[in-house]
Amino acid sequence: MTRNHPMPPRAALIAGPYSSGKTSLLEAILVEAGALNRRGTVTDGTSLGDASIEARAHAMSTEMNVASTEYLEERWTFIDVPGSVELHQEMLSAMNVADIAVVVCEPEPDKAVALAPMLRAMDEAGLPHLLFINKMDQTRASVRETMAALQAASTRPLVLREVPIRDGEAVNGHVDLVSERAFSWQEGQASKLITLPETVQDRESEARNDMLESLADFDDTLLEKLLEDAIPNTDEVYANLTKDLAENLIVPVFFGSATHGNGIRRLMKALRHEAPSPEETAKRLGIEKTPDARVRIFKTVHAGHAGKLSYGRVMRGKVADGDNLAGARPAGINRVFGANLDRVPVAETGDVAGFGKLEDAATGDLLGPDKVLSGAAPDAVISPLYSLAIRAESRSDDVKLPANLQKIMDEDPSLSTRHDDTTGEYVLLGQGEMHLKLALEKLQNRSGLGVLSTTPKVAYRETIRKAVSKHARHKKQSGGHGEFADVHIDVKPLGRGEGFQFADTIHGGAVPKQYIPAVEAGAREALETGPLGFPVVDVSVTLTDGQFHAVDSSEMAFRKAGGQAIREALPEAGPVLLEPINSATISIPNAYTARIQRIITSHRGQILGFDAKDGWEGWDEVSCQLPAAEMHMLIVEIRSATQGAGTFASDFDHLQELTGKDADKVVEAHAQAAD
Ligand SMILES: Nc1nc2c(ncn2[C@@H]2O[C@H](COP(=O)(O)OP(=O)(O)OP(=O)(O)O)[C@@H](O)[C@H]2O)c(=O)[nH]1
Ligand SMILES: [Mg+2]
Repeated sequence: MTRNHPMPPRAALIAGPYSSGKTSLLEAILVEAGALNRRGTVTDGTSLGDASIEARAHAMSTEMNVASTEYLEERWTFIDVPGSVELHQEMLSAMNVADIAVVVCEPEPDKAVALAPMLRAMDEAGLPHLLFINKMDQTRASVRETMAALQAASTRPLVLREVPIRDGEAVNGHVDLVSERAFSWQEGQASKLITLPETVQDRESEARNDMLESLADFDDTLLEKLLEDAIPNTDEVYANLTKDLAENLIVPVFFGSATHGNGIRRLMKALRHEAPSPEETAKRLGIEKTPDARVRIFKTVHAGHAGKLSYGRVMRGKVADGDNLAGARPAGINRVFGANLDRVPVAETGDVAGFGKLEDAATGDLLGPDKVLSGAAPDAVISPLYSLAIRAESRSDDVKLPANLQKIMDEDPSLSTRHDDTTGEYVLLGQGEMHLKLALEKLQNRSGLGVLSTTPKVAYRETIRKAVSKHARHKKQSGGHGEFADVHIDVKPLGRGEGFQFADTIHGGAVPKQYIPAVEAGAREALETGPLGFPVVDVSVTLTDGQFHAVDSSEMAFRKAGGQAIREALPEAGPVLLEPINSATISIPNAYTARIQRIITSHRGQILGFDAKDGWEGWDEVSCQLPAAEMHMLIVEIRSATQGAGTFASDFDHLQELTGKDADKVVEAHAQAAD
């Protein structure tokens, strides 16, 4: 289909599972576009993307790579995001601005399940996407097998757009199913047009039929033609492909090899002809047409002495040098090409630019000239699944942690910190071991702050099992004023979750009214640390009797007496440890349900049931209860059991008695840590 050119600048997201070849594909695309002279590689650290210290150190993408370029006189920005599930936030942020996504995957049916969560996210956002099956240079699997596995991961029908030409098992070319032209792949060069080999003719016409039938599902005219055995013309097929993609009805599938530069031109032509315009994207995202500029921020970086840099896409209008954004004049509008920034006078609708020093803008914000119009949608930030207690290597640096971590968190909304009042720890929360490790490395590389991390403490409590009555007298004769207070108290266990209750049954002023609250205060203080070392909960304390002295009694004396009575009563009241139990819902492809159930039981968990996950064909949700103490590594175990696809959500549910060896261990460890 021909469009009304010129097409405004477009933005394509390059997403996909870990190590599928996204950054290599970005490199190949930039070479194809003429923006790079030679193809660098991820393996020897010469690619445009992954230039950060952390990315090079781990030979993986640790944050998004952004590159704007021209291709056949049209402007494009490619946003390549990390594949690691722990770094999913980068993809979600970039999804907020992209016109289309290229989902890069491997030709291995076993790995297809890892695509399901990201394809879901795209479907839910209505983001048009296509698949690029990469690494075709080293596969033995048939495209048909791979397609079947991939289809299981997608709610939208996959439409294969080309079929492979093979020399033995190796793929060395493709046939385009729309134009029906055959190409032989050349190492590092454009593919060569060849005559359609006889060996693929049957496969070609079968695949072409499948493609047309998929399209006919959404177009009655095409359906009629197919029923009459008429051959639809090429323009009509392209028009259908473009429309169905824009409406996210179908997912076109291409293949090739990023590191060999194969299939790249075909992919780029599809993007050029079929990717929606920024106008269509703004509409899809509900960003209304206005005379003013609308810019969505999708990445924030604190770029050393250059200061804060906000990557934004102009969704409506334009921003010229000197214009305001969110009430401030950006310190420069920059075209982004990997780590290189180029000052430009203006960013037009569709352009991506790095805006300097927009102090009020955060990732996810939609900016107008005068103010931030809206922040990130609540579901645009993923909730934490893993945490570590952290402190600076040198205690005196502890105060520097929050401000320096804040900058890292600005760059990554899926990181958060919190101060745990019950354990007294400073906790860093995120998506997994690697995620937090990278965050701490970044902190070290940027600010020189070394951090020690430990498994966060569990907020254990204790309670009592027996009622006890206690008499305590506080008496002190020291010089002038003495201290005197005498109390009788009853301590009784309460039901789980009832907390602390205090009452008195004092008659005839045995303890004067004004001293009763002091007894309660003393009791509360004493309950902060019980005989096992933890806060005592679910007890009632009743002041039943007492004595006072007209001169020597005071609030302080009664507080002390109240505390003493409790401290003496608790060890006799059958103290017992309480551990927090969380309720959790674990989502997994149902092939792994049994394995997940075993993981739950191995962690003293209780399975409450499992069911098909609503709207997720082939997925289950297992609901269970698990001790908080067993959940630290849960996400790691779930992922390793499910090809990285599984996840969970959990919340505190209740406190439960813990006895026997497990309890002894907790008490011992706690006592040791307190020494
Ligand atoms: N044989 C072959 N290897 C490839 C191809 N594309 C990428 N690779 C290799 O796959 C590995 C990962 O490539 P990357 O481009 O870093 O993959 P990625 O998807 O960006 O990885 P993350 O961003 O870390 O998820 C590297 O060793 C590449 O050399 C390909 O087409 N064929
Ligand atoms: Mg990468």
